[in-house]
Amino acid sequence: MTQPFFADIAPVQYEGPDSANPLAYRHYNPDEIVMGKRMEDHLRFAVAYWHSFAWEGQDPFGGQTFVRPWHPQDRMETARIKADAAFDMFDILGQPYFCWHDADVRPEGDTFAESLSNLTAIIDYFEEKMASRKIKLLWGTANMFSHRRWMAGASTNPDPDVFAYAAATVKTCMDATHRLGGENYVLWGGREGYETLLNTDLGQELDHMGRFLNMVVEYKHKIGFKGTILVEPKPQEPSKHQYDFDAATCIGILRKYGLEGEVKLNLEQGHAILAGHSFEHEIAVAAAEGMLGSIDMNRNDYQSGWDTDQFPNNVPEVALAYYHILKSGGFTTGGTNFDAKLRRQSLDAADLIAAHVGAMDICARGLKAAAAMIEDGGLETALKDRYAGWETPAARAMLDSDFDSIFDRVLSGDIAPEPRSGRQEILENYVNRFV
Ligand code: XUL
Ligand code: CO
Repeated sequence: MTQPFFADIAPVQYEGPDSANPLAYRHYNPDEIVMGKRMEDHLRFAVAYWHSFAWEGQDPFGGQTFVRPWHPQDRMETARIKADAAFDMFDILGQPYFCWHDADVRPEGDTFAESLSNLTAIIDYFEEKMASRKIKLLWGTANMFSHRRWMAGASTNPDPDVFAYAAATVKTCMDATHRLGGENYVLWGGREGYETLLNTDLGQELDHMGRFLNMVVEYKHKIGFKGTILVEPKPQEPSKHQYDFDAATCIGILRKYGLEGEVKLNLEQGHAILAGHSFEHEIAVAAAEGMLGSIDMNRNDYQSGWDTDQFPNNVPEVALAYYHILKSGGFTTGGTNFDAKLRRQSLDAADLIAAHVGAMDICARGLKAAAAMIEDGGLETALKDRYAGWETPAARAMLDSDFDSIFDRVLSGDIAPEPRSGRQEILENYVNRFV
């Protein structure tokens, strides 16, 4: 350990399902083979720097509750202590990846140039630390929603100088991600939306966002970044309405601006719920379009309706998410990022470790349940059976015909539509055998 913060905590080991040790993995066994692949390589866990190290416990009604050795966070000296503690935690958890925003890792400077030089110094520091470890960068991103300059958006800001600041910021974050060998670059548009339509030219803002995303892709190719560009949908919060509302909306926007072959989606459980969907809905929509990139795993409090970013703790929900991920072939450059934070009363270093250990175990159980369902094949068989009618030559030919010929066939009485059970309860019972 380089810092005293985690000093009393030993590296977390897999001890099996019967272990009573709260800081042991009971299900996450990185080397265990699931559907022919190591569990670690399926799940590709990442720790989110912002929730675990930058967030200080504030909520809308109260300020900081956490007291950490890296506070206050407005200086380079504490940014280095924060990095030390972060890498200590990575050593303890042994997860393969982490993710950051620029604003999580470096203090804001008085000028753009000073912020950049702070970022560069921390990326140097990360590079040194990564050289002697197996930890890798799943993705980097720019925080273009916290500072007051972003209050009316970044690429969709009515002020072209803010658009320029956003472009320069993303360039520096893509450079840093590329330098660290990041496997993806994420854009979540927290304030790319509006507070009121009374002051918003929605069409113009969308065109600016489309051009901005094209610049991101152009720059990716210019610097030879081989990772995937990911857009992260969310319907609202902090903005009243966000343009990247949900997977389907993002896909429409990406197609409109000619980016469907270049950009994929980073889907978050809590954002799916905010949009009125299930997580597996969002995953299935993206997978159907070949745009499933990565996931932010967390959960919301289903009573409050806010994006509470809690650690996942529901195996059946997680299992259905991984079922759709495995069905679509699993992650390539993507992974499972814990975009999740402690509750503000969970003050201790042990709370932070336990939160991740529990979340990794829940995901491991979900993955194993999903793999068992795939290997058993029950859902796939039921699906094939339900759509079997479309396997006949007549049904297939109909899709290449037109309304008039279909009408003639229907009028001649040559069809026999018969309602059939959707078997929902039987299928739900089936899933419950595995979770
Ligand atoms: C906010 C959110 C972000 C993105 C990255 O709701 O999910 O942390 O994941 O900017
Ligand atoms: Co997220």
